[in-house]
Amino acid sequence: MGFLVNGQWEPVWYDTETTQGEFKRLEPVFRNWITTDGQAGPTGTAGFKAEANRYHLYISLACPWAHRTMIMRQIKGLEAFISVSVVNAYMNDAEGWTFHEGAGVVEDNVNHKTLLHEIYTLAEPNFTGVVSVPLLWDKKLKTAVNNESSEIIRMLNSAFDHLGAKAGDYYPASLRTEIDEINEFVYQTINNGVYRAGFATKQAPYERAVTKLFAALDVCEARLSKQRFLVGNQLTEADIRLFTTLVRFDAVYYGHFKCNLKRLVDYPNLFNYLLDIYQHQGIAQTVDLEYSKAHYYGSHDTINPTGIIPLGPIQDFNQVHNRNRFDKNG
Ligand SMILES: N[C@@H](CCC(=O)N[C@@H](CS)C(=O)NCC(=O)O)C(=O)O
Repeated sequence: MGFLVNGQWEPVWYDTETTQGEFKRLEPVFRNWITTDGQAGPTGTAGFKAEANRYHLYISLACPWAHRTMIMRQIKGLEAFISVSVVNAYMNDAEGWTFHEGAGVVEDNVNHKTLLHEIYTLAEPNFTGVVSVPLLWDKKLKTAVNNESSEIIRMLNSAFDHLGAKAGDYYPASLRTEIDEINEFVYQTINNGVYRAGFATKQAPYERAVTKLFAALDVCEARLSKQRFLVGNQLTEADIRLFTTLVRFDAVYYGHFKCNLKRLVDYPNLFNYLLDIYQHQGIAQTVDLEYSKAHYYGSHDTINPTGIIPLGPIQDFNQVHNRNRFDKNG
């Protein structure tokens, strides 16, 4: 990992830890919104109008936050509107995310850089902060739009509808309060919970994170025994956000991040829910668990110094599931 300080790359494990050994996530900084008419969104400045072929996403196939944006791009049919670059699976201390040749890499055909931090400094020469994916880039103004996935998926959900995006509202007005509540719960305990467990450097914060994580999985398991999706009776962004952690759970978080009270496959409803979403049109092709394992097991020297990538687990996400049974009664 690394950190930009006044535009200079510091090849260090940046300060995500307090003295208590607890993982702290740093705030993203680019917070502009693509909107239908180019007006400013809830945060940031105006000037980012939805237009065909104007925007670009920098992602990693391993990253659950970037994965949200790839799913939304896919299910909204935005491939022609938003191009994509994929970083190398390995994030090394000396360079951070790179576009060096490797499995899954799609080089930077927009800014022609080899390191992601060079793109951050194109947008902001004195940029200070964490250099993360996803990063949404404006090819026209040659600057960063946004690097907060929860906001990027909201833009993709609706800003391109008038230009021919696929139908589907994954953040419908009538369900927003409930979606927001579930998102907050899932973020604190599950999405970020696995990181809090995995990046803890002391026993107590690790145990706290794992205990909360599995209590939250139990809550979701109970909820999903009664309904097909987390909120209402349709796929929403809440499901997409939970899915990107669940799909990595047994392959990565169970072992590498020591989230091993149970495997996901041990939860009948959660596992079936995972299969249901995985088999939703277009989603399977956004999942790359070999790349994901290579990233996590290969990049975190402090957690896995040998860098050995486990062969297993053997999983089949194409197997038959029974979630359609909820369609009759919501
Ligand atoms: N809040 C961000 C978090 C993104 C994030 O943490 N991405 C990780 C990859 S999973 C990253 O790029 N980290 C860079 C680093 O740790 O140096 C979002 O949701 O978009």
